[in-house]
Amino acid sequence: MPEVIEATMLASGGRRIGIVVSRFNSLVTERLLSGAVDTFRRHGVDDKDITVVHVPGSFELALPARRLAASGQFDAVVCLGAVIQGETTHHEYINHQTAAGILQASFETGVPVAFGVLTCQSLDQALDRAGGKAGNKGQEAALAAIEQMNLLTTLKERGM
Ligand code: INI
Repeated sequence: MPEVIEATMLASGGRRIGIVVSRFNSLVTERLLSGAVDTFRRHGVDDKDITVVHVPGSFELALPARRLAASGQFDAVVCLGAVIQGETTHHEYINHQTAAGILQASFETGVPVAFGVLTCQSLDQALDRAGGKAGNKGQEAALAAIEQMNLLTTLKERGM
């Protein structure tokens, strides 16, 4: 039988979470934030261990996320935003650089930083993914953060 390493989905016991959320398209991002906070609470994270940082737009998510991750004060960080396609290619630059910056924040610090940024063609598509018929990507990002932080803890305990 192969050795299988799998994380639990419990986040109790003083786990600390940083959430960076964009104000741009706040109708959508506030719903992503609710989904994420609700998920952390239901998995055992105490409100006092959740810090929410607001930024102007998705392009601004990565830098504070990196600061939180590097501070040693958080076990995981979640970035939440909603980029909605306009008439130009502006969104493409935001999407690619935001995703790259968030991944870089994670790689540079060793702290999981989840990508909860919607990249949609319309407001309707975004609302569908922020608690509508396609679920809530804030909730999904929170679940990914929990799994990654627990996985990394297990790997560390095993010297990996
Ligand atoms: N920021 C978003 O989060 N979503 C968008 O849809 C968006 N559009 O379409 O422009 C957006 N732009 C702002 C951007 O994130 C920065 O805040 C801005 O460029 C200043 O750096």
